[in-house]
Amino acid sequence: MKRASVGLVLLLQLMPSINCILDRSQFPDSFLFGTATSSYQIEGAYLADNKSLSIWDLFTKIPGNIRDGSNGDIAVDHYHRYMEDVELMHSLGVNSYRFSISWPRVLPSGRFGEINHAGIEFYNKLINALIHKGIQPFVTLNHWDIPQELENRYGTWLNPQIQEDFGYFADVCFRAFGDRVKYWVTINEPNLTVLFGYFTGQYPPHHCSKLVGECQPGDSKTEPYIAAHNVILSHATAVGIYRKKYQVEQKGMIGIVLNAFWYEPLRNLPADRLAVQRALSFYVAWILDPIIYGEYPPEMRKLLGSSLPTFSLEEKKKLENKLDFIGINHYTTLYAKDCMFSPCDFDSHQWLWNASVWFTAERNGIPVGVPTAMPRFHVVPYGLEKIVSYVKERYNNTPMFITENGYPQGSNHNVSTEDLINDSGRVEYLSNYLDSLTVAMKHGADIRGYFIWSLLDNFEWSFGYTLRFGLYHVDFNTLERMPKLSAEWYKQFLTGTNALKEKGSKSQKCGTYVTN
Ligand code: GBH
Repeated sequence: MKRASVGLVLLLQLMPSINCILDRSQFPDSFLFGTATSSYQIEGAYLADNKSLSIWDLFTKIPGNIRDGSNGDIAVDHYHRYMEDVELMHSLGVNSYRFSISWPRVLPSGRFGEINHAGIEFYNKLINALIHKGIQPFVTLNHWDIPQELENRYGTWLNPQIQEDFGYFADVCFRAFGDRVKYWVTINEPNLTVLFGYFTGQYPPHHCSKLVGECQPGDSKTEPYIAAHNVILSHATAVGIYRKKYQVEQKGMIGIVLNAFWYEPLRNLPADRLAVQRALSFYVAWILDPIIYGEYPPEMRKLLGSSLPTFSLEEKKKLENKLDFIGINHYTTLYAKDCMFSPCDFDSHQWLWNASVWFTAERNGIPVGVPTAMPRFHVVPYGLEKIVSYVKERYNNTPMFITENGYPQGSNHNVSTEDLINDSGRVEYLSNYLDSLTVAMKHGADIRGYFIWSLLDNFEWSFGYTLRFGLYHVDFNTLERMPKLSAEWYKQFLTGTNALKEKGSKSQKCGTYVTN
């Protein structure tokens, strides 16, 4: 209580930095407002109760892979503290929670071994606790942690066998949890993981060509496309099982989540405008076109030729399962430059190289938005409206959820806890991005929900514990959770007791931020 009122006072002082007054009533009552997390990033308990190792458990132990040499062995120990975390969400007033299921916790050896009942039990307890508090579980089947055994046996995404394994895992989860879970995501951001896993090599299984880096095996020109092909067909397999065996009775929705940057042309040139289109095709439409239209985007087929797999008749039949919604994880905007007619310098981050697109976050030395603690991550609120409009137009306004949006703070011993708690930059980011979302909705976009990444500070992949995305601060030594200003802001927005509204005189009307 004491903390909350301190938050309120701070929030009022911070008012001038927010451009716009938002109100819960601008969104439908049925709209899902939540927070998001993923199993490897929060659970810890990496060997508890028969869990096996995931590809991330191994990858993080290899020196050099994670900036601070850390890993998710303990993470924020959500596995043991989930009740407390459900309480935090309840106090925020969210009506939904997006989390993921650890595949190696539920099926330690994939389809080659037994179901781990302790794993099923953990998620049952979590789901029941959420529902008891009126919080809808929004469940991702795979947020990157795959049993290492499947990598050892056949190379996960590079092998069609993964389709069978993923289908089996999905079936086990639908059967165990589908009576209570009405929102399913098959796979989180596969477009990013196959490029980071098989093009740049910065994520497991650490494949890339010599040109790109020092990965042992790999072929950055072909493997990302083989991996994505198996991702798309694994999604289709899981949806097929849901449609056939569960959906009629369980009455849920199933979709996929893509990572989605927005791009602006670097130069005012037709070639760079085409580069923007290619950047979107080679990243977002790459996965969504086959699922929704049964084919890869035309410009991908043209440019990649035989490096791009084709769908057999049998596979096309599988793709007819499609999806019920599109999940969009959106954080930031980049500039795209054409490399077909202009020379471009390769560096190991240029993951759109095969698309002949080069990206940068600066134009003539000026960043695309206010910088954050993460490289290439700037605050560009209009990007959310634009990416939503792109997806809406291309896919005939298929229902969409913003499954992640959030803001990173840098964390090292020079930064005090107090500074981390007073996260006015995050409040400003979130209000302006939400405002941008209301503009897209006014233009007719069928958006059904919005999830903030993240509930808690957690293990941020390659950045380890050096970046914090949480609405709640976590002391990584004691694991104590503490609300940040942004938690207070979200709570007030959700309950409509908006301090912002009452002090509204200084603010502009929503939708008045500047686009370029
Ligand atoms: C999402 O991934 C994930 O779903 C979530 O698990 C993650 O915690 C969240 O976003 C926040 O990052 O590679 O140097 O150019 C996005 C993964 C990693 C993509 C960092 C952009 C930019 C830094 N992001 N990356 S760099």
